[in-house]
Amino acid sequence: MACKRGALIVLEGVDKAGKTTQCKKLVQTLQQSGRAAEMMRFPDRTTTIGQLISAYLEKKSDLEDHTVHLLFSANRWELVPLMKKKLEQGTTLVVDRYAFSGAAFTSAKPGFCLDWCMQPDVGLPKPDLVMFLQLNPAEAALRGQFGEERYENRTFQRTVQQRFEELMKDSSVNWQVIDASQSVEEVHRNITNHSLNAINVAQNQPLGELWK
Ligand code: Z5A
Ligand code: MG
Repeated sequence: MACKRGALIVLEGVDKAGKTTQCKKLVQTLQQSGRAAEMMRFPDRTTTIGQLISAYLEKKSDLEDHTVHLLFSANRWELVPLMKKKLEQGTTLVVDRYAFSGAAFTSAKPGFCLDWCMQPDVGLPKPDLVMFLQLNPAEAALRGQFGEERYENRTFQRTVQQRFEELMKDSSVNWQVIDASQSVEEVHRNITNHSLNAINVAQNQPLGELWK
C-alpha cells in the first residue's frame, strides 16, 4: 500500500502572536508521538532569494514594493518541489507564515489590492489547516517592544490584521482562529487538537491547490 501523505499545516497571525514558539512545540509533540513532522518558515532566509528578502526586512537594502512582493512569493515557489516530496513521503509540514502573510502585508501598503497580492501564490500547495493566532495589540505589546525590522509598527500591523480578516472570509481555506492570549501550554493543546484532526483527514485526500 502507498504511504499516506503528510498534512500541510500553517500558522499565521500578527507580530508576536507566538507562531514560531507554537510551530516548534507542535513539531516536537508530533515527533514524540511517532509521526514524521518538520518545520518550515517563510520567508526562508537561507536561499539566494531569501537573502534578498532578509536584507530588505533588516533595512539593509531597499526594494520596490511589487518587486519584494514577488520575491516573497518566489521564495515559496522555490521550495514547492521539496514540500511536495516531503508530504508525499508522509511527513507533516508545520509552516511558520505562508501566502496569507504575503497577501496581508503587501496589501496593507498604499496602492495595493488584496486580489493582486494573492495572484502570484495561486496554485501553491493548499494547506490542510491554517491556524490564525489571534492576539490584540495591547497584549502583543506586553510581549516586548517592536524590533528594528521593517513593518514592525502599530499602525501598519493594524491594517495587516484587517487584511487577514478579509482573507479569513474565504471558506475554501480551512481556517481556525486560535486565542493566542492563553498560556503557551493552553495554546499548544488547542493547536495540537486541530492538527491531529487535520492529519487524519489529509491522509485520505489529495493535496489541493491554493486559491484555485
Ligand atoms: N512577510 C511578508 O511581508 N510577506 C511574506 O510573504 C511573508 C512575511 C512570509 C518577517 O517575518 C516579516 O516578513 C514579517 C511579515 C513579513 N513582518 N512583520 N512584522 P518573521 O516570521 O521572520 O517575523 P518574526 O519576527 O519571527 O515573528 P513574529 O511575528 O514577530 O513573532 P511570532 O513568531 O508570532 O512570536 P514568537 O517569536 O513565538 O513569540 C514572541 C514573544 O512572545 C516571545 O518572547 C515568546 O516567548 C512570547 N510568547 C509566545 N507565546 C506566548 C504566550 N502564549 N504567552 C506569553 N508570551 C508568549
Ligand atoms: Mg516568528
